[in-house]
Amino acid sequence: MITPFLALVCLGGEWTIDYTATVEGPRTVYRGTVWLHRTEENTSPCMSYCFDVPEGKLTGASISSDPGQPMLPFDWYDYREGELEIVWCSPPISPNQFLPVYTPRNFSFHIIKTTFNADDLSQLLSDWGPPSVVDAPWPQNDYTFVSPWDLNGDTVVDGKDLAILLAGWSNE
Ligand SMILES: [Ca+2]
Repeated sequence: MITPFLALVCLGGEWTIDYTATVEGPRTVYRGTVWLHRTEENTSPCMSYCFDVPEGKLTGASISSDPGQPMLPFDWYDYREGELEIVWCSPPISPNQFLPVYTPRNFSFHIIKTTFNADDLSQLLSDWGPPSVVDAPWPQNDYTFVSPWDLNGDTVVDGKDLAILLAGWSNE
C-alpha cells in the first residue's frame, strides 16, 4: 500500500525545494526537485536543507543508472541517523546569461528500515518472487515493478531478503 504523508514546498529568496515522502512497505521514498534562483541581486546562490527522516538505511532505486544508490546530485550530502542534509551552490554564470534563471535539480532517495516484526514478515512473504512487468494503459509505458520488500536491491524477493528481515527481528 502506498501512503503519501508529506508534500512540502519551501520558498526562500535564493532557492526552492519541493518533494514528497511516501511510505511503501518497509521504506520511505523521497522524491523532489530543488531550484536555485539566480537573480541580478544574487548571481551565486547557495542552498542547504535538512530532511527529518525515519530511522533506517539510506538507499536508492534498484532499477536506475546507479542501482541501490541514492540520487542526490548536490555538492555535498551527509546522512546521520534521523537526518539527511544537502548543500548545493550554483556554478558561476556565463557573461551572456539573462537573469533571473531558476536551475532545477531532481533527487530521490529511500530510507529503508532495519528492524522488523511479524507483520513485516507476512508482507514480505506475500510479495515473494521476481519483479513483475506492469502493463500500463496507453500512453504510459509498461514498467517493471520491484516490490519494496526487496531489501537487498537485487529486484527479487527471496531468501536473501528473508535473511535480512530475520537478522533485524525485533519483538518490541
Ligand atoms: Ca532481494
